[in-house]
Amino acid sequence: MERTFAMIKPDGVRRGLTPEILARIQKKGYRVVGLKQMVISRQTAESHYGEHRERPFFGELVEFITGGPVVAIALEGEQVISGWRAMMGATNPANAAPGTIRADFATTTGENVTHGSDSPESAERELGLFFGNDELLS
Ligand code: RTP
Ligand code: MG
Repeated sequence: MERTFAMIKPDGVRRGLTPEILARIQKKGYRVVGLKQMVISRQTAESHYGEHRERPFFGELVEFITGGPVVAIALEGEQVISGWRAMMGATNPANAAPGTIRADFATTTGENVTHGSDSPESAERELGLFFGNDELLS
């Protein structure tokens, strides 16, 4: 059984997509073991997206992700790391397969509605960044 860090980004929350996305997660059969709405601090955002620090879009990405409430979600399930990324679809919604969240709800790479950890190492790091142990179901 794996765990991953999922997030509904500020665009998704602002557009009222939270219930729809949580419904997809529950219908898929993943277990929500942590859930909170929050505004991400600049420090947390820069740490979360640290791997992109040198990329030209980094400043914009941090502005965007700190620009409104997000929903932070800890998910548990069989192969949930790759499975949740498959549900999200490709980073650029134009390349996302039909039926994925990004294909169905987004038009631009910069505002693509959801996040998902990309490896077991990222999942552990990101879950630790966003949730205390007392905020996660055992
Ligand atoms: P995420 O980390 O948000 O789940 O997305 P991802 O793995 O599919 O994509 P990643 O390469 O990690 O990029 C992180 C986020 O940065 C923004 N981005 N903008 N303008 C651009 O070329 C560009 N490239 C990436 C996107 O919001 C992407 O989700
Ligand atoms: Mg990523």
